Amino acid sequence: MKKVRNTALALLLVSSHLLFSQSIYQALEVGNVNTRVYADGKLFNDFFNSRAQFVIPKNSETSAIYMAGFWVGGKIDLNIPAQPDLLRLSKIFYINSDFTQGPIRLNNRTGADPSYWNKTWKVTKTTINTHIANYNNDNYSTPRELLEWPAHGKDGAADILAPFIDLNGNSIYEPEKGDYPNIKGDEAMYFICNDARRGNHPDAMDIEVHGMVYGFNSPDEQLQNTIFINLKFINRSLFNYRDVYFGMYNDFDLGDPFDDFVGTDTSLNMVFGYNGDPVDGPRQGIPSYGASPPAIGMILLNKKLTNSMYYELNGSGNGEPENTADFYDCMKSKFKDGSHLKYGGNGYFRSNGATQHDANFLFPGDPTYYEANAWTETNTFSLPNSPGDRRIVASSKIDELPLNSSFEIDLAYVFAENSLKNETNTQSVIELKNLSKKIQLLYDSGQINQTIKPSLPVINAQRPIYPNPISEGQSIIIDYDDITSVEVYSILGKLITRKEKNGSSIKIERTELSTGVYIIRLLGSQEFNSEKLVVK
Ligand SMILES: [Ca+2]
Ligand SMILES: [Ca+2]
Ligand SMILES: [Ca+2]
Repeated sequence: MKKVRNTALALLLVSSHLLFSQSIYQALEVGNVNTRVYADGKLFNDFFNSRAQFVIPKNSETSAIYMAGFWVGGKIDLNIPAQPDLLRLSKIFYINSDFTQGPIRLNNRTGADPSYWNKTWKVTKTTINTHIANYNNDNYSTPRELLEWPAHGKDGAADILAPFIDLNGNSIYEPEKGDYPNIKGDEAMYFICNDARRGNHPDAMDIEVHGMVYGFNSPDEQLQNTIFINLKFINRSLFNYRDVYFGMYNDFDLGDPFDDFVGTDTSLNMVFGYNGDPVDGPRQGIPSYGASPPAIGMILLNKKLTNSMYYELNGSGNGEPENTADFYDCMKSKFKDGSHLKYGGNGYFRSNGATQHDANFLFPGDPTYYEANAWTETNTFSLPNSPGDRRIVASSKIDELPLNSSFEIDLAYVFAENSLKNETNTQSVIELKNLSKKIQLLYDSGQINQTIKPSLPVINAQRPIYPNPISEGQSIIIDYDDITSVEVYSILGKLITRKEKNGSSIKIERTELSTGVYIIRLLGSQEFNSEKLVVK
């Protein structure tokens, strides 16, 4: 069943179908989630069938999110007093996107050929570890996804695009020499898109977006029920932008899409969706979660959540944003009639329960317990809200975005079940908050966004080297018969130098290396041990 709200939208759906067919997707199945990522940045939907596609548990049919999409907006900084604001903004909104797959050509700021860039790149950690271990073997052939990794632009795009580990430090991606994609997680999907100015989008910022969507095949519930996203926004325009906002538009739909509640947890930088009643569904044609439904949240991991906002699907002054200014205002917690979100009621100033006080966050109270002054879907200071199909936009003020600069956003989508099965709709919110705290801690400890380090053989002492540590005035002589060359690596795995046997030995002078710790790889007809060398 499609979530078609009116005839106009139905027509839009049909007419846009041809457009989407140009944007390809791949399935991302990692941890407990089965979802989709499109080449132009659209997320979590089966747009070909207008169906929610954030399936969790992954072998079920139930989906927790209908779709999500990023927004970015700001004002051109002309530095001329009294000059009216020149607002620029691009967004992914339901089925419509201002972004097209591919990078921006730097010379004329047009989008690169979208048919060439109509790809997503999926790489697993297993593939990379196999590559690290085998790239030097004659009978190893580099997998296609590593060969095709979009490390470098062409046709006037930036030279360096997708991140990679560059073993020899020459800024050239050479998988045949052991270079590999710098992915996060156990499985990652990468895309590149842009909003370069086109006739039908005069408000484009000329921004290039690099996205990585990733997850973990971990037995830990906190990781297997979470999808992470890294987004990099690069200003390829001729302008400096100010008052820049990043927004993430989320249509949380836990199973049945017509009984949502939403909320904000400002201490966790999280917006979340939960079921409006203790039983999700049933609704014909839509798989639902039933009794004791789960909850879903989106955390901003590396930025402060500065605003959260919604709009009414059938509202007037508080209805769907339409023009660029409406979308920008939405990221600042304003409705399209320009009125600010108010604390209480449903947030619209005309609603019952709404106070005079401006609010930057939608339903920031904790729905898991009652507090007289805490605003939630059920504690509106009037009658409780009725559950319905909610969308919630989570925003962060980025401020300045000078030309040629960029900013990065790290996000996590966290799913939590009601493990007590106690037939409430809020137990899963308690569990969501606990899981989200753990995810943030893991992120802060560097365990989430760490990349795969080049691995060198285990250090043992078959062929020790002397002196070690090495001090000023000393040199190392390696004169083992069966060792014909050595490679010196930094502790991060970057090749510093390679030396061949000259006569009967290999010599490394103290003066060749700066103070620090290195890995010496000993090579002959076979690979020997690697030694950790301390240079004093
Ligand atoms: Ca290289
Ligand atoms: Ca539901
Ligand atoms: Ca919804």
